[in-house]
Amino acid sequence: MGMSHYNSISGYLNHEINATSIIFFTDKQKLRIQLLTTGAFRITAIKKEDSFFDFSYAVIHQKFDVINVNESKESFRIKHQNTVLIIDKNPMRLSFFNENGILINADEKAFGIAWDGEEVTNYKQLNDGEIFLGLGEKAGNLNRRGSYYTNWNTDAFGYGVDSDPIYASIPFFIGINNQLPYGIFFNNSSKTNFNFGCSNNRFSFFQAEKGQLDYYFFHKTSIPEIIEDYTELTGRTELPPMWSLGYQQCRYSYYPDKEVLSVAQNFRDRNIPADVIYLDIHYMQNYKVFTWNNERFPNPELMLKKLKSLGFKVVLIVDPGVKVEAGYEVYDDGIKHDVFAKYPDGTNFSGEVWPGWCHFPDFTKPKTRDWFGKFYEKHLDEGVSGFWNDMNEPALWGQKFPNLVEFDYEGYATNFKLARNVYGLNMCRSTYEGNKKARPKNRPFVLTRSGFSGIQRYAAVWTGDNTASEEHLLLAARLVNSLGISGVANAGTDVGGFVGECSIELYARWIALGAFTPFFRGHTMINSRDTEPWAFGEEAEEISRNYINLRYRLLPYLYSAFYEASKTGLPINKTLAMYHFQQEEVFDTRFQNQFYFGKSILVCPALPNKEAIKVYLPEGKWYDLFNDNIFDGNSTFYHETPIDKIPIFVKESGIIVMQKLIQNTEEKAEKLEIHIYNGTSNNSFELYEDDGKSYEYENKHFNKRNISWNPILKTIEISEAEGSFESSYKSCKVYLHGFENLSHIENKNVQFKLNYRDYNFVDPISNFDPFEKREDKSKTVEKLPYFDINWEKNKMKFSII
Ligand code: MIG
Repeated sequence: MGMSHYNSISGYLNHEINATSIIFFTDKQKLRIQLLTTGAFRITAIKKEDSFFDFSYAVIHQKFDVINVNESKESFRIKHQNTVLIIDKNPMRLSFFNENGILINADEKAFGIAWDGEEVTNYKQLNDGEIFLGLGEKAGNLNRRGSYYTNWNTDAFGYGVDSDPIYASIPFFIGINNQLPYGIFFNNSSKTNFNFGCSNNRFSFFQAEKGQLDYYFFHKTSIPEIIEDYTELTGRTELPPMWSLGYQQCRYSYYPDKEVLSVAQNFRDRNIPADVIYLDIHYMQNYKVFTWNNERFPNPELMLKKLKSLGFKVVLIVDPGVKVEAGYEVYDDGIKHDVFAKYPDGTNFSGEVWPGWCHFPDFTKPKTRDWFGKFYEKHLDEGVSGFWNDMNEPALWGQKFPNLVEFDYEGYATNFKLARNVYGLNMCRSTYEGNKKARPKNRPFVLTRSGFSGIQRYAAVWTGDNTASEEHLLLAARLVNSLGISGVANAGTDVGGFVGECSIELYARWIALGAFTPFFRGHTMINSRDTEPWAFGEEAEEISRNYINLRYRLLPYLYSAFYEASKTGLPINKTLAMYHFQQEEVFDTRFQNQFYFGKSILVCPALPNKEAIKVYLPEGKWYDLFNDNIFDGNSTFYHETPIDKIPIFVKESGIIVMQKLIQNTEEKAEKLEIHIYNGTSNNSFELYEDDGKSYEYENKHFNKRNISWNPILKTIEISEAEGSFESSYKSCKVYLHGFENLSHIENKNVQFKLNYRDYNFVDPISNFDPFEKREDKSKTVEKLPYFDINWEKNKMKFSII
């Protein structure tokens, strides 16, 4: 047979060992192995004539361990923590095993790592029952087995539930083979393809159009540990400003100023909590970034001041394209500082987008990031609170940004082929850093459409121009879950759908789901019907109010989950696969949208116009959040889904912390609620508070306590508050769920009185009874026992008698 273009890595010739790496040479290639202190492996393969390239926008921390290799006649063996890498010599093929010699992941024996011109591919043996998860913002099913994906950040207006690619690229996935989870982060910013056994039954692969084959291999016994290691490498979502966890209202576009104020006023008049209102592209003068349209917004400062007094923050959209127009300050200044991406002949590239012909800042150049970042200060001075980076794929009319346009890439000079997928990441970095420089004490808030691995360090991600359809409602849950398992803890979708007309029932379902996503914002397209919570009639308004209320009541629980995310990288919304990948029900298309919200709440998205849906509950006992009915897990069953309720369960022994209802996050809640659910296992919850806006927590200016529940001893312990921040709560009610025949509560032999409250989580204050229309026969708990305590700093311990 003649030689094909295809060149697989060949036989071992010799090697070179340095303290923290080993490089193997073949006649045509170099293969380098490095070991990370977290237990991960880094594998880099290049052609012999090339040099290793160690700069990456995604990676921020990596420390390498000393490497020890055992050589035998046929192979090399490298043991690192709980993983053993065997490298066959002829040809050079890699296989990863656990300590017991069980195969986790192996190169396809014939093809391994191979080049075809510039394109490089790692073919991996496809194993029976192997499962694939993650890869960030990808449509499709939870289990990605049998699917194929491309990373090439794309403006995907009205994307379908299987469309690919869409806006962001996160080349990190989790595989499960022989019940052993592993992670692969393919660190290459060019167009990359992932085949998870699509159109073949022999291999999976990851492939790059250009650049090195450079990947990290993670193996731990659980998926959360793998996410921890991946986010140790690429960074974690830092604590967001508290206001950004409230309800946020957007539309394309609210204007003029009077309209904006009236939307804000409407929330207050109707007692629907909200924190943020967004200004989409019409606030600008001819869509020119960092300008205001003076007719629509003659006095932005005054408007912002009025909004502030109503308890509203404002987020402005900021696109990357800078209008080519002499006399426009941003353009003139950009030309002066030479910040735009250029053709190889040195002229600035122009592409057409909202403002008309535009130049595009080269955000891969540090100087450009500083330059663009500085413009935000003026908006901050005016009273704007956050920024929304849209169109940063980058999008333009026709969508075909020419590949030959050159980018600085941190001084490594390349073209669009390597820069596209990191353009949005670097725009957000510019925004984040610009905000931080202007207000060093303030946590920036940045929302982005596009991104790459590491985007979690700078921005929350929303999933772009989805559609008001039933299948998109379910996809919304999967996208947020997939982003979460891929390191992006803060994500959300356009509640109600961006494209198309949302129905009343669909809206009711989506707002219920949205209340349980980390980023919670209603948004819709230009010329579509209004989608504010009151736009769908009285019943939907009440349902919206209920779920938004619940969201605000859950803020201490949610904020504590964000604290955990900032420390560990674990997402807020966790696909059940993170914990129960052994259960095949988890991947069943009927149940694949279910997720944990925080540690103890399980949410089942539900389609509209359905009296009941089938749900799956993992092992253990589960409480219906709304009425405390108890269900046995490890089961699937139909659960009622009236228009005002989606199935939400609390895990036995769960601890849920809530606060008194507030209308926006500037209001002090003062009253805390701790809900303890009876169960059989010990559990604890770390309650975290701080000022919600600064970095003072770095100086221990926080308030952290551990709430633990021991069901055997029947004790609840609240540890002494750690940190210098004074809790915003004065008093606390401890609610006891699933307890029978209670006598009293004791604390150092002092007895606490038990009180009883009507049971209704969703709707603690309103007069509207969602059950008026249909009788809820399943309602079992009418009264819920609780006791009152003062929220003191010192340690507290209670026995339930
Ligand atoms: O070409 O700014 O995804 O949320 O409302 C459309 C207008 C540009 C796309 C965003 C959408 C936003 C819209 N933008």
